[in-house]
Order: sequence, then structure tokens, then C-alpha cells
Amino acid sequence: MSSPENSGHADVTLGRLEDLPAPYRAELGALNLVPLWPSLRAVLPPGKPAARTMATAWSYEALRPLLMQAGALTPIEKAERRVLVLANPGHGLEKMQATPAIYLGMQLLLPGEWAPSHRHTPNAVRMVVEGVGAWTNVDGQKCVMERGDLILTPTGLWHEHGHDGTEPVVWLDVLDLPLMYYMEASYHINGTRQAVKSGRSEQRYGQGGVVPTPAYDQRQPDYPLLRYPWKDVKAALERLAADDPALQQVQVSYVNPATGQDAENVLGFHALMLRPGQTLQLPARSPAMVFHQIEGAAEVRVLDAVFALAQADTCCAPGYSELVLRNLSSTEAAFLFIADESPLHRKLGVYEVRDGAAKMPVGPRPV
Ligand code: 1HN
Repeated sequence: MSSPENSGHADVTLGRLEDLPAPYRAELGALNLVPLWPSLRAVLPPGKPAARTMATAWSYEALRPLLMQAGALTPIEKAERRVLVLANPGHGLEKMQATPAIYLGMQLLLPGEWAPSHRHTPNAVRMVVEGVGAWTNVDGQKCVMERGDLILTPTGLWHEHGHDGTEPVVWLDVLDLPLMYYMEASYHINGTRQAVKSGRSEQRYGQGGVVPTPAYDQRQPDYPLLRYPWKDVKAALERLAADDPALQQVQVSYVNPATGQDAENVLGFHALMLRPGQTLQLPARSPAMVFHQIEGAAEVRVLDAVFALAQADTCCAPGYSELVLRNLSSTEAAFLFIADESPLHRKLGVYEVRDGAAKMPVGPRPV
């Protein structure tokens, strides 16, 4: 039986560029014209996208000495942001992409240093990896940086980093830079040192279930909460796990407390707890994902890769691939920070969860 869905025409081998006479190709090129059919299958493969993103892991133990060396080699004034980028070889290292839309970098700030104020179109978050005494001033709010804290610097907000402590501070930057760059929408504006304003988002919006009522002629701020302390997120995960011992996916999402929607527009952020000894199977979903070990140790299996993540290690997985996560300890819980491209996929109407065949979404109401 033949229907538009299964007529099999996608298996037909299409004409190649070499099949066309050279003078004809030259004539097309001279007019900035390209025949579609030799490239049609490459840009529109059958059933599943062709991913450049390779499952890749970055060991913190391996990269840390090189990051500290960068601290000695390059003063902050010569770097503005002293970062080693976690680049995916599948995209080419110079592209500075971990996944299609996600940039990852490990940033080092030494005691007394200041990373000057700027704002830019890409959205960023920081996940603090080690050290105390550093802070990020986001839009006039001084956000203390402690291990496991998530700090937002959404598109357009001023931010600068300072360090009043005595030990190096390192954090993981997660940005939607590759997307913004591809869209030719990536740029920055430099600023001067930002004054600290009164009122902190944590004091106002840090309590789940209630948010401050804005004056009746006002609306909620676009980004009401800028710092999500790890101690609160960890406590939320532990409460979730204790409340339902049968719950498999003990996971919370970082949301805008005034809307309940994703904390930022393009990338999604989550924290996952694996119970001692737990194995968790995740179905294939369209968005690519990043895992960063906040506490404990976990194994991440994706495609042919098996990564054993120790604390502060990071890995990425292409979209449309199943994942198996396993806590490597039988006595301690493991905690992972997850960044993914799900808000972007949902907004574009291409978000899907698969348990076998392609489930191409139709219409604007993805799961
Ligand atoms: C940026 O602004 C920061 O503010 C870190 O700390 C990494 C990577 C690319 C573009 C802007 C920061 C960045 C960045």
C-alpha cells in the first residue's frame, strides 16, 4: 500500500552534483545559485536529524590545572572573562559549541579580580563549581556565589563579577551563544561599575508558592529571581524524594517564580537527584542536553558513550537519543545540574519525546 507517509520515495537515490555538467555548475555558481537535489537528503534526512553533536565529557580534574595556568598566564585585564571553553569536537572546536544551541565554559576569577560590567544579547547562567568569596552583580543585585548556586544573567541585563575572598573561584557558564551567533544577533555593550541596588530577588521571590503582589499599575519583573541557592534546590529534591519513595525522576526545574515558566527563554535548567544505586532511563527527546555533576558520582550512557562523572565533571548528549543515568554510589545520593534546549524546541514547535518511531509534532501544542 502506498500513502504519502510510506510511499518509500525517500529511499530513492537523488542526482549528485557530479552528475551535472561542469559548465552548468559553473554558470549556477556565478549567479549564486545551487541545485537543491544533491543536498536534499543531507539537510532533510529521513526519520531523524543528522547530529553533529558528539556525546562528549570534560573532566574537571583534567581541565582544572590548565584553568589555573590560564590564571598565571593571562591577567584578567587581558581576558575580561578568563574562560576555557568546553567545545564539542563534532562541531569543530573553534565553533565553541557544546551542542547546537549551548555554549559551555569554565571561568576562573582570582582573589581581588574584577571582570568588568557588560551586557549582551545571549542569555547566560552560571553554575558555581568551587571557591567562596566571589559575587556577580546582575542588574544591580549582588549575587553571592557558592558551590551549586545557579545565577541567571538573562539577555540584556548588566553583569560583572568580583572576588573578595582568598581562593580561586570557578564556575560553569552556560549560554545560548551559538544560537544567537548563528542568528547574527550576538553583540555586547560595555558598562561602568554597577552600583548595588537595594532589595534582592532572593528575598522577594525565593519562597515557593507566594510572590510579591506588584503595585496595581505595575507588573512582575521579567526576571524576578536571579539566584537559586543550591542549599534550597537540594532541599527541594530531598523533600521530593522523601515524599514519594517510588518516584523515579526526582527532578526540579528552575522556573520564573512569577510565571511558573522556564527561568530563561531559550535554554532550560533542571536539577536531578539519583537515589543511592538508582538507574534512571530517559526516553529520546528532541533537545540536546548537558549534565554537570554537582555532588556525588554518576554514569551517563548515551549512544556508544559511557561517561563516569565525578564531582564538577560535565558532559553533553545530542538530541533524539536515549539516556541511561546511574548513581555510582550505593550509599550516597548523586545530584546533577541539567541544561537543555527544551524551551527553544517547544517554542519552535519541534519538541518531541520518542519511544521508538518518529513522532513529528503537528501544530503549536507540544507536550
Ligand atoms: C560572558 O559575558 C561571560 O559575563 C562569560 O561572565 C562567558 C562567553 C561568551 C560571551 C559572553 C560573563 C561568555 C560571555
